[in-house]
Amino acid sequence: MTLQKNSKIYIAGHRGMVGSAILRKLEREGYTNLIGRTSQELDLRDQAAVSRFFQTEKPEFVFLAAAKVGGILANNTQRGEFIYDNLMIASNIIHAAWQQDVQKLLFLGSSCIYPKLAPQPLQEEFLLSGPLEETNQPYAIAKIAGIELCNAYRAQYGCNFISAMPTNLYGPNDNYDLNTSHVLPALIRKIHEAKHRQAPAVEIWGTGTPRREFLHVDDLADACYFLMRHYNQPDLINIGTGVDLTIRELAELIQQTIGYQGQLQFDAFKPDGTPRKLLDVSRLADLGWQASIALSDGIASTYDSFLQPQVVSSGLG
Ligand code: GFB
Repeated sequence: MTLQKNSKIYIAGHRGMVGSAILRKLEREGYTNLIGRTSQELDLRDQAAVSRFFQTEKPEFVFLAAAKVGGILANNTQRGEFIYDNLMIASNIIHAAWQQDVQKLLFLGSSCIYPKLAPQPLQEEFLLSGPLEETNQPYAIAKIAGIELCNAYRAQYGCNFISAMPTNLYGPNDNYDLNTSHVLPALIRKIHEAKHRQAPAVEIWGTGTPRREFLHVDDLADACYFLMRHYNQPDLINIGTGVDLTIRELAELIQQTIGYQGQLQFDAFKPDGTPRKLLDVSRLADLGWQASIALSDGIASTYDSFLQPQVVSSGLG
């Protein structure tokens, strides 16, 4: 069965940055039977509750965008929560989706599943070919387990469950808490506040030399919609732009966007994390999809949404 405008579609994590972007995309495309639950309404770590939800609602398609996520510091310090929450969320939803005959499920992972020192750009085949980056190993192992769940349920039960690995994401509804956020929202907030305080310098963690690739979450949502309609293979698939830059260059770009004249001060005592994680996006490009939002435009619109945060729609059934 293919996706129809009235198909019942469950977006797990519809209030998060990724899930809310997928929800916006599906609403724009005219889908009318979208369902979601807030974490207060449904604790995805609770197997019985997830099972009841699937039994009652019987979704036909699932976008699995719910996860405990965070930047390098949160991953490194809340290691127990990152592995437990993500293992439970993936296991409970994938298992219930099989039990209730979900037609198709898209599981979202992350580029940190690849080995720390894998050759660049990262091809899908490099999965499990070497040791992981230490700061986010618990998260990465939970995400690798999610990929394997999809593949195992496909192999044993014939489920059409697919896995996609986005690169570092940014956009509206991001987390701006400096202890738990990723670098791009953190730098928007720090540089914005430094400008308003007229501070002479702003602190950037690490050496500024690690390279990262950034994908706007609206591009990600577009790619997920594309894959839900056109991709039915067991092999995971990367979603990115195919272009990266150093953290110093990112900070300079944000500085220009915000118009801050002060210094960038690098704190080398803070962790750098993996030196580089640039995705090879040729598999997705060969299928006919590529990113369209340039980083400079994406940062400018994200800064606008930081200045005027939108209320996330929660009017789902
Ligand atoms: O985005 P980020 O936290 O995560 O950090 P990762 C990227 C780089 O930016 C690191 C540096 O080298 C940080 O040291 N950085 C500089 C900062 N200033 C800051 C700052 O103020 N805040 C933050 N957060 N970083 C995460 C993984 O890795 O990426 C997750 O831990 C996940 O598992 C996610 O994969 C996409 O790119 O290093």
